[in-house]
Amino acid sequence: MASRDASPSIVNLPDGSSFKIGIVVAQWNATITNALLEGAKEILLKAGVAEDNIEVLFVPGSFELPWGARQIMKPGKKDAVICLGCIIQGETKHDEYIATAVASGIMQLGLMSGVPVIFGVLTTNTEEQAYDRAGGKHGNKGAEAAASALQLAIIRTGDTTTKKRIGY
Ligand code: DLZ
Repeated sequence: MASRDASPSIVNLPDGSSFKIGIVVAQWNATITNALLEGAKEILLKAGVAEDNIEVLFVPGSFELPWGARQIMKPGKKDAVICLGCIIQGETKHDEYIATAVASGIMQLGLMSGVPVIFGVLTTNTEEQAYDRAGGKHGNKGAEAAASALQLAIIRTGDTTTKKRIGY
């Protein structure tokens, strides 16, 4: 169950000035995923990631996020990749198949590549619940995904002694 301390702090951000971050964004439910993208970018910029070091790739739907993440890793070194999507329950079980495949694909890619790949995908029952989590009453999950990406990027450098690190 969610609690006040359930998500990474987006207040005490680490120094991200040396990082290159990829963001892959699904275009299904684009109003929501664009809001997640804005939330993620805001946090990265706040942490000092240079705008030129944030690469954004749009893919058709959430199902394509793992493939997009693999593509965006290729051209150059990325310290982390953030996947943003919004899967809303419909009349069929389509949403379940997509969500399961995406979660599994993202996990596999992260483990195989060693590059942190973040699951910033909303899986909601309604559109309202999605808006609540894309800058509404439950915050912006894109921003939280960016904070997680920074935390893992810091761990990957081995410099866990940094004073300005994310707290839980
Ligand atoms: C087909 C589909 C459906 C029904 N619902 C969603 C959704 O809620 N969120 C989302 O990101 N994508 C959806 N898609 C599209 C699939 O993710 C994928 O793009 C297509 O099946 C093509 O592979």
